[in-house]
Amino acid sequence: MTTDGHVRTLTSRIGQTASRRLMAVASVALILVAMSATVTTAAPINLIPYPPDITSVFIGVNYDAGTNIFTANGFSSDLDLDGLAPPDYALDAFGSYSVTATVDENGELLGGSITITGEITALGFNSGTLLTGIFVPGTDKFGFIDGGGEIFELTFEVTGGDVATLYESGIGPKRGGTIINAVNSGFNGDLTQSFANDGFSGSSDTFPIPEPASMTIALLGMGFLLTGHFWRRRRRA
Ligand SMILES: [Ca+2]
Repeated sequence: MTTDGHVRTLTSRIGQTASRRLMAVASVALILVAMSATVTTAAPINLIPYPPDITSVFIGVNYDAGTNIFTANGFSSDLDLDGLAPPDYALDAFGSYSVTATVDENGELLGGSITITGEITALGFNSGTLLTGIFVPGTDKFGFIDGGGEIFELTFEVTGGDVATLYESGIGPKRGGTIINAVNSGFNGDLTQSFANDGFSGSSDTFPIPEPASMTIALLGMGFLLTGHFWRRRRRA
């Protein structure tokens, strides 16, 4: 029975006597404690892809539990600028998408880098490098679905590339995220075991992560706007 089912059953049984109510409340509390105890340190980080984002395809995903090296290698294909399908620019030719990351048994991201190559001459992106970044230990995260699955998320510090010029500047370094759908890697949530997909079925999306500081400033700005609106309304009244 699902936990929901338990709670529903317990809830429906609550009634009649006060002692039975107390028992039910205690049981629900126990279930909640048990649920929180099963939550591991590793978890999805639920990154939200913001434009401008780079799509990559034909990605091979591999994790070597002996060396703790996670790799994802494929081909960059498109750039979207407005967050609306379809992507606004196809790369002049396929570029490359490459992630090499050190991820330990606990899912801690301990280093590595991401490199996306390619050119879009229509945008003047002709350096050959679209985006580069590094995984900063203690800051960047490796996210995956508890119990395993095909979605892997990594955050990184942006270090260069033509597309980085489109990323919003803030107080700190520009930051990015990449979400990889490995497809059939057989990953079961256990990073003491190696896993790999078929070498070409994965895809990814790579995008900026808005800086918390700039979001705070945006919220403050909204606050001022609302305050101004409030005072204007009062004056008119
Ligand atoms: Ca678009």
